[in-house]
Amino acid sequence: MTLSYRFPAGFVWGAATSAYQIEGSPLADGAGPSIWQRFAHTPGMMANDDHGDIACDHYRRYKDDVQLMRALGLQGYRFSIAWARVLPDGTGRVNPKGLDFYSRLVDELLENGIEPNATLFHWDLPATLDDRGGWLNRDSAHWFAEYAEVMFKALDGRVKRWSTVNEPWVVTDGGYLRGVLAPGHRSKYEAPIAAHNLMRASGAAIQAYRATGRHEIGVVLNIEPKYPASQSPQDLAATRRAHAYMNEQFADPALLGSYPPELQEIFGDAWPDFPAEDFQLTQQPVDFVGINYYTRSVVKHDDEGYPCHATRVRQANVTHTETDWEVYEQGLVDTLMWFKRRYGDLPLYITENGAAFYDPPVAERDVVEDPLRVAYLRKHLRALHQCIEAGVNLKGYYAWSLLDNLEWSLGFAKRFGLYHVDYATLKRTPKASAKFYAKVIETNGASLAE
Ligand code: GBH
Repeated sequence: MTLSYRFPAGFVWGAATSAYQIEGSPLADGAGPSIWQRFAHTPGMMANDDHGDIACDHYRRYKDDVQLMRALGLQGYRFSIAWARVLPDGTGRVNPKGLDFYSRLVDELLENGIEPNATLFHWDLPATLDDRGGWLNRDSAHWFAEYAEVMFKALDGRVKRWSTVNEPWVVTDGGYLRGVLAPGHRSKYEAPIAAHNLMRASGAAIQAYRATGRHEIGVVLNIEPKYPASQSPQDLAATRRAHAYMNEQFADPALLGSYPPELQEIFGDAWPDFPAEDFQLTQQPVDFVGINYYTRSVVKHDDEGYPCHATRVRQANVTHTETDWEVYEQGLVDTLMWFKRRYGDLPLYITENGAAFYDPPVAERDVVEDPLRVAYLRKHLRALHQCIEAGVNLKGYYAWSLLDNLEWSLGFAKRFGLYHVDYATLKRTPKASAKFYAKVIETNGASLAE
């Protein structure tokens, strides 16, 4: 047994962000509006009336932000591309200035020795496409493939790792079932259709990549392991439903070409009869899977629980983050072991992992003390090392997030960054977690023993 936390050679240490959450200037240089631009300006949808008009002003400060990455020693940076900057109407006309922003960002990363990892869709669908039904329209798979191809042609020579869609579960649960995220629909009938079309779109982009691309492409899923609150048959069944709904609903069509039977039980007459040939598209072979891991949930049967007849049981006497998510690093081990068992030995990346905690005001200090975030990262990185020793084919890790940013409808109050952002001045200040992570990177994990 080794007592060293050193990671394998070639392991990629990175950090992640997404376009609408950090860029600001959403309509600059000919960009079209996205559904998040619309949603954020719909009264009542955003905490504190926050919106992404300025956010971290990364669109204009990207060169400075690349220097922050360099100070961390990042080897990889995962960002997303705002579809409506590149194709203002979602399809058709390409906006060269929008494309140029990402081209300049990629050049800047490469010049600083940082590997770009581009995500094509992190929730900011062009508003024009939403007017045509958005993810409810089966044509969305073709729209997405068209956009993906534009990006591959422009950047595949320089971007060697692509992701199709980020966390389709969040898009469909928040955006189509509960109405708390863009586009703000609440329909049990719509959610499974949007989910299915997102997975068709992901597959269509992968298919397009095989024709034009020369490197790697995968899909990014949020996986949250579910544990039963008791061994009662009701709680066990509720746990299986919650797991099928959040985890297998997306991983299964992508990797097995089918849906788990629990979905029919959950959605009842709202569960569509999907054409069998669709699964050829959803199951295009991936080069890797990106897993976003934040927390677990403990689940009990609850007749009122929507849509799974299940609810989360909040655990007493354990640390929760500012978003009230339980800190549970064993869930990361259980997730990766489950993934390997169910889907085989695919190359995996942790494409997001991190936590919102209260950070004390910065004032003139040069470091923001965030001991809870440091503890969170240390525990999860040690857990990852354990997974690698147990044979998980893990290729890299991207901390969420480089910067404090717009936490969607929760606004700017929930801070996930390694760098603190003062939204009045846009000044970035490193947190203790940034120093901690820089040392992990520098020692390739060995400092995790401390
Ligand atoms: C990700 O989503 C997003 O990709 C990213 O944009 C976002 O900023 C980041 O994470 C932080 O939120 O209430 O205990 O049942 C996170 C996905 C899904 C993780 C819901 C937590 C609920 C936990 N989240 N899940 S619980």
